[in-house]
Amino acid sequence: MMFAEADVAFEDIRVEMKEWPNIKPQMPFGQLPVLYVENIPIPQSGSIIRYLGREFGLNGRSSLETAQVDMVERRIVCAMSKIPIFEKDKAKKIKKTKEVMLSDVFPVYEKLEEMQKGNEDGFIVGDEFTYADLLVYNTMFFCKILFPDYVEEKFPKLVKLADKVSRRPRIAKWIENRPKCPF
Ligand SMILES: N[C@@H](CCC(=O)N[C@@H](CS)C(=O)NCC(=O)O)C(=O)O
Repeated sequence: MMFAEADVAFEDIRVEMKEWPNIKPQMPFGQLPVLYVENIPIPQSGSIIRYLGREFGLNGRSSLETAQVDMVERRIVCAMSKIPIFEKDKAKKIKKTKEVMLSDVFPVYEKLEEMQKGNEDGFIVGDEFTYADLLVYNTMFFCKILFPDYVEEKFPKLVKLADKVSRRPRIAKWIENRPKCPF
């Protein structure tokens, strides 16, 4: 989505589970995601996001705003990381995911909703779009699947922000055309 927003061409390579054992040893830390920039691999999602944020100017207007963008990203990722994305039993996966949303994700949303007070027309940090807004949009997208009414009622400012993100022309085009992903 950062590439889409920046209108920079990229190759989106998805790995099937059955291909993974062969590819794993070739990855710098044996994990995904990995971003390749001129054949140099950059693993770790946080490093990738921060690198692209700097390259594409999606990390705030100042060093202080960049710290706030990171702070929002770190907190959301920390809460979402408890979601069992690889659980094979679908019923268990939904049950555990709902529990994590209630116990870990929504308390973070409450804080972010609070932070949006007085900045309803802006973004999550300042008045410029950053990757922290993308994190809000992305996680909100998943939370709304399982708790549509709850999310709309409890977090109206974040819902408004997520809608605004999804209406940005390049983001909207990416959402429309992106590969369908089972997660
Ligand atoms: N801290 C790493 C975690 C990466 C990670 O957990 N990757 C998982 C997929 S989401 C993975 O590659 N799992 C397969 C494996 O470890 O064999 C990041 O943020 O990029």
